[in-house]
Amino acid sequence: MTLFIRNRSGEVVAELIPNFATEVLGFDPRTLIGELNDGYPVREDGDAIVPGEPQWVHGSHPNLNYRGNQLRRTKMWFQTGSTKKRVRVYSYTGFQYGVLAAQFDVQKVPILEEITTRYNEWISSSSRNIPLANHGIVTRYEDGNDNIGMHFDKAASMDANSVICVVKLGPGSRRFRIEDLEGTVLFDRVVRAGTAIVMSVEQNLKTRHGVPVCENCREESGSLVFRTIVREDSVAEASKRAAKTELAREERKRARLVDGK
Ligand SMILES: O=C(O)CCC(=O)C(=O)O
Repeated sequence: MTLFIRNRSGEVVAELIPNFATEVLGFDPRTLIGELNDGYPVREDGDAIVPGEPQWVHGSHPNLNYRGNQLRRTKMWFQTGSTKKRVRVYSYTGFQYGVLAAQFDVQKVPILEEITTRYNEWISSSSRNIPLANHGIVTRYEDGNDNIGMHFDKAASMDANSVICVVKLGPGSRRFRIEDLEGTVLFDRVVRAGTAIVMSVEQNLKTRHGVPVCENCREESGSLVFRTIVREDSVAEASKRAAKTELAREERKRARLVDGK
């Protein structure tokens, strides 16, 4: 049964739908990350991202670093449609153009394509009157040290009438926390793999959400997040911007060496 998460004024800020992966999307949420681990490479610090090919990018990769720090998670990005000429740009906090090269056409990963089709059938059949998802991110938390801090999703690149749907993946289960902007906790529970947390872009902006560190969590877990992205860049433009960032990074590195830091 859907659980409505409300703020202090009683307004709904998110919906939690149990068993969404199995009952609506038709996949086993405990095994998807394992299948993607087995099928696709992980790009770590020092590895080249192969443009447009399905791959994981580890938090140690410079293109996924946040202000020079390693992110404690590993990610995959996909979109509906070809990435040869144009890419959809979801610009989250800390986004770097260099990581866009890792985004692939969902057709290249049949299991993700099937899931995305079913998700969009669900969107079409619901009375919500919202646009279809055209972008997805798979996040993997290797153990309880991997996490995502409290944040809201940046709205600028998303369709203002769309929803963000976080489908939790296992085998492990982790806490999911939602707070209002003053820090009052509205929801903080361990959420089982397969559960969906759905919020409109507007509800997302009134709250923050995150997956806290869990000292005793040993199992892998993660999420598959669907969004509707309206911003698109040409691959040529995105590559130019990525090259500029790379050059600046190299210059900072050289300057540190000269300073002996
Ligand atoms: O992994 C999760 O449960 C949340 C992911 C998330 O918040 C995000 O990708 O913005």
